[in-house]
Amino acid sequence: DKIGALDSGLETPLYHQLRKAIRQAIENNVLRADDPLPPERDLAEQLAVSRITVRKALDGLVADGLLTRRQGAGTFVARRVEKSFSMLSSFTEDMAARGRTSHSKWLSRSEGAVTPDESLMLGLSPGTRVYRFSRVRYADEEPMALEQSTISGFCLASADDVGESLYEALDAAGCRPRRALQRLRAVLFNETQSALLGIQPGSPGLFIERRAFLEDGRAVETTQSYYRGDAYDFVAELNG
Ligand code: 16G
Repeated sequence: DKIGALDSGLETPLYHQLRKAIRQAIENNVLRADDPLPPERDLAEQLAVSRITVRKALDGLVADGLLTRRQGAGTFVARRVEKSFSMLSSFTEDMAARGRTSHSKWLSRSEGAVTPDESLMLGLSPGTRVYRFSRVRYADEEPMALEQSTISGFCLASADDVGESLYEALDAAGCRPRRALQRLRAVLFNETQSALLGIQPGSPGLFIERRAFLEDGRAVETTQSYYRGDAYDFVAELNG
């Protein structure tokens, strides 16, 4: 009853009407972040439409980032995080600012000689030592992003110097980035990525590549991040 009635007499397809009705319920705060939607079968029965209609409408809203599917749990109104696109902050800091806890699931951490790609990104000469960190980032218990970082060797003494927060370790080592370049691109998550993030394969995401530098211009970090498209708004203040 939180979703407006549909009218099969109209020319607009029913799934379109349903998509609009749910969107309105979210925009008017009748449905709120994290609210569960009834199972598709119940919704179809309630609205006297087919399950295919419901499925099509929900698929569209998931693609729009308004709904999110959690494996085994159902469909929920997406809880979006606003992240500044103009502040050089860390994931841990971003989450703390929102009163959420953060942790990582480590996929790998290693040390080795810089690859040609990394040496281009970091401006390091061949043979230089770097540290690599790969992890799934969580807000509370919810997986939010995948991140793969390469850190210039001169910043750390060992890969084990990094605990929960990379930037905290860099800060402690006097290597906190002060300037960064970021590139952002839309992606669709593949099977492996979606499994790690607990979302449907093919879900939309944001690929963000950061290159960060010290005050003196030396490169500290290159990180490839994959943020969930259904969970993030990137916000920047623009001055003309
Ligand atoms: C953010 C940064 C990433 C950085 C990480 C450090 C973006 C797009 N990326 O996720 O480059 O390595 O924070 O976070 O914002 P940490 O200090 O919590 O490990």
